Amino acid sequence: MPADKERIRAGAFACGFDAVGFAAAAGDGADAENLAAYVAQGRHGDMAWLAREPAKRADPALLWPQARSVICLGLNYGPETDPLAGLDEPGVGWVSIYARRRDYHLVLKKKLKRLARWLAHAYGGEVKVFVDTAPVMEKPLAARSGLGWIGKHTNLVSRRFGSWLFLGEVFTSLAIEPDPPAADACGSCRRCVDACPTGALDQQYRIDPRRCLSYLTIEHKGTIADDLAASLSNRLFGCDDCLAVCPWNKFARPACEPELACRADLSRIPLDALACLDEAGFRARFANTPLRRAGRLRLQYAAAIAQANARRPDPPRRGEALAEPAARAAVAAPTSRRERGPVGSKPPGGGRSGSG
Ligand code: B12
Ligand code: SF4
Ligand code: SF4
Repeated sequence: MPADKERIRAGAFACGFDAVGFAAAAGDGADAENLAAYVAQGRHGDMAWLAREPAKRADPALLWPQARSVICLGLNYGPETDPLAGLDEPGVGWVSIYARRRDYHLVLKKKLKRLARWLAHAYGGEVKVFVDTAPVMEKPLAARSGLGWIGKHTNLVSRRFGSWLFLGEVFTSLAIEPDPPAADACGSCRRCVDACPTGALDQQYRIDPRRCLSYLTIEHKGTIADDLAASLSNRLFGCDDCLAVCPWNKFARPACEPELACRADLSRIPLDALACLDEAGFRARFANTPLRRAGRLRLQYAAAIAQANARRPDPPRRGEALAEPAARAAVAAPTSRRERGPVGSKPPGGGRSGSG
């Protein structure tokens, strides 16, 4: 039976996705060039995995030659309250909206596998599912599938959900007519560029992650330079400034997926309590959340910087933050990797899952 696109779209909504689009499993030369320039300039920093297999990352057909179509899925994680509330508050640590809940990889993966199983059962063909964890450039694919456009903050913006969509994909060997891409609707706006506390964004839709507070708290392994440490304020994990100011968020609505409900204990984290956590306590508190991936020592390093920032109005000296023993240990310790190996069982239809 030929694949019925509207039936598949309805199937994806039934699996709990909020946005669905279809793209050809083909690369776009511009993405390969952009990735090459980004890596050549060293913007990937400690994210060495971003520089590996660039051709596959920029072209789904090279990643998996059987793929003919990509079903791009979005899951709304819109905040219920002001995402920037609690920033600069002394004594507590601020956590980005995406991380105040169960790890989205776990939530999306379950839904993606459900959709992939149904698709293989209904129409045959091979399938693989991805969410962030394999070499796939998810935003350009999602933009080509019509889910939204890549904004100047370099994330996908949706007319229906603003800045707040998690992305995932089902690759299939079925040929499905692509949807039209979404048009760029940033226009002359530059709110995100101006809101960035560290100047990590430019008006050409480019980011320098080495200056991004999200990178520095999630992916970076070494010490954080004084000027950037001062900009961290009380951020412990991630940053939402550029996302939060986007005017398209006026159409956003709070996430309704129960598994993505925000946890109060992850939204405002007392810095004293965090400093005292041992490994077992850390695991118990942060299991299955994105924060677990930073590791205890790295989180305690950010907490030490937050304490130092709260104590003094002028930028803290790195030496002061690093005087905390936990912070000294943290900068020597390895942190998480964003990409993990293949996981999960094979969905029906002979395909295999490819993400974690
Ligand atoms: C690496 C990474 C990061 C890094 C680097 C960010 C980056 N843009 O490269 C860091 C740690 C900083 C990061 C932060 C965040 N991330 Co992130 N991240 C990724 C990841 C794994 C890969 C992105 C990638 O391929 N980068 C390489 C660049 C070249 O490609 P690009 O980002 O698509 O950029 C396009 C253009 O903007 C332009 N471009 C961008 N920078 C540059 C620089 C140069 C020199 C040039 C020429 C071009 C260029 O080129 C690309 C198109 O061809 C994706 C998942 C995935 N597999 O795609 C998630 C992903 C992008 N992250 C996500 C999220 C939620 C975040 C945060 C909001 C988390 C937080 N609250 O802290 C922040 C947002 C920061 C920001 N303003 O981007 C979501 C975004 C969802 C969405 N709606 O777009 C993704 C898609 C994960 C997911 N599955 O949902 N992230
Ligand atoms: S996440 Fe924060 S630091 Fe990174 S680009 Fe956006 S506003 Fe700048
Ligand atoms: S804030 Fe303005 S420039 Fe930035 S992504 Fe949103 S619309 Fe585009």
